[in-house]
Amino acid sequence: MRPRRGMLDAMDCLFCKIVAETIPSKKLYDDADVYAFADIDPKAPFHALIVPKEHIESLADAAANHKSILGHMHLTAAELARTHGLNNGYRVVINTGADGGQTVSHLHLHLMGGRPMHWPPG
Ligand code: DGP
Repeated sequence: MRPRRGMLDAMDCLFCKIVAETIPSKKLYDDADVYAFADIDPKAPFHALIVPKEHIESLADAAANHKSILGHMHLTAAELARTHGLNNGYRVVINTGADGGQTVSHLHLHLMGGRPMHWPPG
């Protein structure tokens, strides 16, 4: 059977390989639908990436059937913030597309904390 386009994208995807644990990462959370790990190039003392296990390229590619996973990703961020003591606040960011600064084509939510954040971001 020839793989479908979506399957080919997933086979070639860095974050799908991290989710599958064929590429190592510092795992912070894992359940049936979501995986979280430490960013390799942290922009804050605590910087996690929260990704859906399903390969969704970006927020722009999310559809109505992804409502639940999008909520789940955000609630996972809040839970990680609690368990990592980000009691003074934190920031969640979803870079989307070229102008949004997205460099990895698998939807991911950045959770950053441990220092005051500035606004607006660059
Ligand atoms: P973005 O620019 O929003 O697409 O964020 C991609 C993030 O992914 C960036 O902050 C660095 C991180 N990253 C890239 N490659 C790896 C990797 O191999 N391992 C880990 N842990 N993080 C990575």
